[in-house]
Amino acid sequence: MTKNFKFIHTADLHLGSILHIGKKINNSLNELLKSAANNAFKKLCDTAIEENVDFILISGDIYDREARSVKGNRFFIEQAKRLEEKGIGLYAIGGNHDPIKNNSELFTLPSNVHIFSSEKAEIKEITDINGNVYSRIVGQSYRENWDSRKMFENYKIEQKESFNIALLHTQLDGSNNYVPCTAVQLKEVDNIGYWALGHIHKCSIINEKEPLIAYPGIPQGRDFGEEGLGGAFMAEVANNSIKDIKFIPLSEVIWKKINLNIEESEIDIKNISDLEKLILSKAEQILMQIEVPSGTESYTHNINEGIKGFVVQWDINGRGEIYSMLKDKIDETSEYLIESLNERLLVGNKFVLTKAVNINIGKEIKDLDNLKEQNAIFKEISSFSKEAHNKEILREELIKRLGSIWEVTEEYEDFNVKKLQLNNELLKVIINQAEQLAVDMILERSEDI
Ligand SMILES: [Mn+2]
Repeated sequence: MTKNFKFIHTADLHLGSILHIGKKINNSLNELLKSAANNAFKKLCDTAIEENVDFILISGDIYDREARSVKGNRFFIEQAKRLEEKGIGLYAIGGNHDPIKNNSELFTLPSNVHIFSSEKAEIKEITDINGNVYSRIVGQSYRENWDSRKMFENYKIEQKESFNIALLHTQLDGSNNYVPCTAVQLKEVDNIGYWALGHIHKCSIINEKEPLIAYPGIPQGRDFGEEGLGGAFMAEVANNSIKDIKFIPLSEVIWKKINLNIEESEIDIKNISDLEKLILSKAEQILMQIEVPSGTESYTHNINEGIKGFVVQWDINGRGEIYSMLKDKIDETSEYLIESLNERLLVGNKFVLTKAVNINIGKEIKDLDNLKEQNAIFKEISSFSKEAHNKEILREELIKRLGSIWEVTEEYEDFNVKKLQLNNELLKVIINQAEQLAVDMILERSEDI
């Protein structure tokens, strides 16, 4: 039997987590950072009610910690009860942050909530008012903080006549600890129209055609590893296939790292006031340019509406005459800028909170391009730097030499807190700085001679 219907797919709510900014700024802002993760889920429930969706799917990690807090659990249930009143179902699996063991629930769950078993794959049938099944949802929860079972192999739905959905919390790269599987394997499972995935905190549609495979990402990022606008998916099913999928923006706070190259600036950067001007003009732009994740379309025209502010890290680089003025005052300048920017930009209808200002500017070299062209040593340094950016083998070699304190991972869930995280972006920055430093040191030496 077919029925046209709507559902919301979310994952990785991590209820109970707070946004870390390091120090206390002011009470109202701290309150906001504390409640942003919960507010994102509340807003999702508001949208579900407004749109009168048929059900909501949560693909794991409702809670940030396995030992869920009474408060966090209570909050989830309060929201679920609002949905219950409207007849909206909630289907969830436990992920690596909230595996399902015996007696995980601190409170009795409302009747509209179903948490899939961690012992075996379960199928829930969704029926219309006449009792006809129009959709089947299959899912299985984690039983520990890691789970190497290939759950999808037991996702067996025989019926083709309903639109069927599978919930899975996986890294999707075949790796063993988080339900090993690949997109190719998921596509081969019969009679599934939509794979509702969770675990990767970045929003992405892995496969647009049927079966649609998608990660909604974390609705509210909690640090610079979770940059950009977060949200969930709203999907519409007609004639047993996905007719439309849209991104619902849910974040109140957006994390953003911004690169500012003083060489590319329209303002001539001669002193700290100019630097400040440059940052302020960029801050104005950020407020105007809010984007949904690439490859997605927004559910609302008013992306701006729910956003209360930004937490920003400014990375200032490039070469210029300001270097000689600041070279002994880098830390002091950075501290001043943080303070001064926060005095100006925390007020207004959307705040911009500066968490860090990294100043990596270099000495001005007037004929640097010529130097790179004509001098063999500089030419070599520049081409080596280019190669380091592009050649995989060379990059791997560089990473090895950085030492064991660094850990290479793009996957937030696996972060080892005792190590420094190295991603592609940071490696690029390190290579550029190394090039800048090498050039500066050689020039300084030659001046000494
Ligand atoms: Mn997660």
